[in-house]
Amino acid sequence: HGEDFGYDGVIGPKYWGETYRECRGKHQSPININILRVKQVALPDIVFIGFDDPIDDVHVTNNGHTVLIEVENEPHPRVSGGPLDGNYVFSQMHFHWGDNDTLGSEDKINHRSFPMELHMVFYKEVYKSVKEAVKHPDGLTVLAFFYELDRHNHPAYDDITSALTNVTDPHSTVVMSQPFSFLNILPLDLRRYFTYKGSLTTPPCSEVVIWLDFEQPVRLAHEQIEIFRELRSANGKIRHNFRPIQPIGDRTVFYNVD
Ligand code: 1SD
Ligand code: ZN
Repeated sequence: HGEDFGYDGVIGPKYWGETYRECRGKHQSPININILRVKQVALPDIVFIGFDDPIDDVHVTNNGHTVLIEVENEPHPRVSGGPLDGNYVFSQMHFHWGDNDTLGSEDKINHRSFPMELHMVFYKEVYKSVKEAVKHPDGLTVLAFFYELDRHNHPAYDDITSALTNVTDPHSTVVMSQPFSFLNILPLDLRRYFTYKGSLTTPPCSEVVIWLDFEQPVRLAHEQIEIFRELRSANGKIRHNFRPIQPIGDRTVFYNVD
């Protein structure tokens, strides 16, 4: 049998709204961020907790739509501050990419696409779980990071890509061979970011996400991104898994420059 949603043909993004009515909402993600229209703000510092500790028992799963990185042991990393009210607890991270290096990111900046985008998904601690959090407009925050090409390999990503070669088939999982630290895979500058209210970029497209898009991309080698393109869904290779941009509507994007 096939997947419940996909990125092409009759299960592609154009048709998600027929099965999942929230995908037709007015505050959907992703969006294009027009740098001339953003509102500059100086928000409180973001507080990253547990991002620099090496974490054991990190699971890497091909779920047929993307690759998910999950943490087994408590306590999970947390984030607070910036535009956030309260603490948000790490749930999982995953990636979106394209057929080639000219596209793949979900949000765009001035209509520029990046070859890949990382989403670190957190749920608001007071809601106790993602399942409960998605019932509330402030339930989730996703930290989004763009990638750009570098001539050199990013060594912290070699652990991820070697795990990927063991999960090319959908619904397979491996445990990462090395302890994994979040900070190692992020860009240096975590102070400049865009933030807006939007949705999950996959069905059911719930409008429950405070998006934080960091401005500085992470630099990866083309060969490292290629390994993501080898992952398979039930219908063949996951050649792309980004949703097209959605109307911004009445929303404002804030740009933190502090
Ligand atoms: O695509 C993910 C989806 O897999 C799931 O993680 C969901 C959160 O439960 O978030 C979306 S996304 O909006 O982070 N792309
Ligand atoms: Zn995502």
